[in-house]
Amino acid sequence: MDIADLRDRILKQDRRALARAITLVESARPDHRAQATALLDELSKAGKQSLRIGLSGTPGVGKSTFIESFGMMLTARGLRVAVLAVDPSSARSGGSILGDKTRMERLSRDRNAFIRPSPSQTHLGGVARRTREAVALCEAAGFDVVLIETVGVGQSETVVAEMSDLFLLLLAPAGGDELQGVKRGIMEMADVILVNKADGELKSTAMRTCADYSGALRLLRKRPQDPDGFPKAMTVSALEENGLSDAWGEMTTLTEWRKQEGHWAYRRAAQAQFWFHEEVRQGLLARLEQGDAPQLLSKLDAKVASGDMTPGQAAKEMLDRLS
Ligand SMILES: Nc1nc2c(ncn2[C@@H]2O[C@H](COP(=O)(O)OP(=O)(O)OP(=O)(O)O)[C@@H](O)[C@H]2O)c(=O)[nH]1
Ligand SMILES: [Mg+2]
Repeated sequence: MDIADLRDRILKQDRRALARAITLVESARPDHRAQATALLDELSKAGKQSLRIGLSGTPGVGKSTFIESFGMMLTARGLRVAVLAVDPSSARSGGSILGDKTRMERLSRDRNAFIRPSPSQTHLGGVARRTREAVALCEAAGFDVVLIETVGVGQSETVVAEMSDLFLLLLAPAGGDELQGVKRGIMEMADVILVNKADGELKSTAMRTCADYSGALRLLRKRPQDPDGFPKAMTVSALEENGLSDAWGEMTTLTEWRKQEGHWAYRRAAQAQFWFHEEVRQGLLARLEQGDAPQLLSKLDAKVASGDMTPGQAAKEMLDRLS
């Protein structure tokens, strides 16, 4: 593959080149990995930045519907929008973004939108790297907004938050006692909580739920990256396309403030460091499966089990061999 050519085409916003490059970063083949790394390195020199928006919500809350209407609203304003997903398990059999491409019918036909299904994967670490690299490719291809969706299984919210500039939590209208069902850690990650389905019979419940979450957000510890009034809860209807431009207005206000105050750059730098450490960790773990490491491990395993070696001694010998 001609990496320089691929780079040039991506920088010229060629969608097919972008799709090919994403396939390249998804590949597990060592030669592909080397090419992907070289390509990403080249593209990072262009220094383009999108607004990366992470979006999480339980199955059925309306993520796909929201992405479709929100995405259409953004493209109508002349913005280019890419949609990616972190989908660490097969937990959402019916709800994969691949099936969603048909549900996001209007958006997937929009020339200013790019929707990429998540590769099916069991290993969150692998999905995280691929998605993060796909985000970087979309940025280089000049997308103004990159939406990263996750259904929030296990640690996937944290993964998405670590690659986003803004984190949205989509919630359903619910009785007050269900408020506790949202884990505190996830609430703490949110910049904007959107209570969806604020329409028809659900409207008044949605408004009550929104008030409950506004109250809950005020009780959280103040974060340095927030101006007054953030994080905030709002109601939307993805179906009736209500509240979407208000939500976008709040997102831009927050983003501009963060850029001005240096929080944006600081967070991007911290995220780069986080992923650097993560890659090192993953690389070290991979070494345990390479060369004669597995044999040595099982040899030492036997010695630990028989009491010939302490766990500490055995670990030291193993680590010495790996370095
Ligand atoms: N009344 C109402 N229904 C909505 C709204 N948004 C989504 N829905 C409905 O909720 C159901 C689930 O919507 P999806 O967009 O598929 O939800 P999802 O979060 O993508 O679900 P998964 O992909 O399974 O995780 C569908 O029947 C939608 O029509 C809304 O704003 N109002
Ligand atoms: Mg969906």
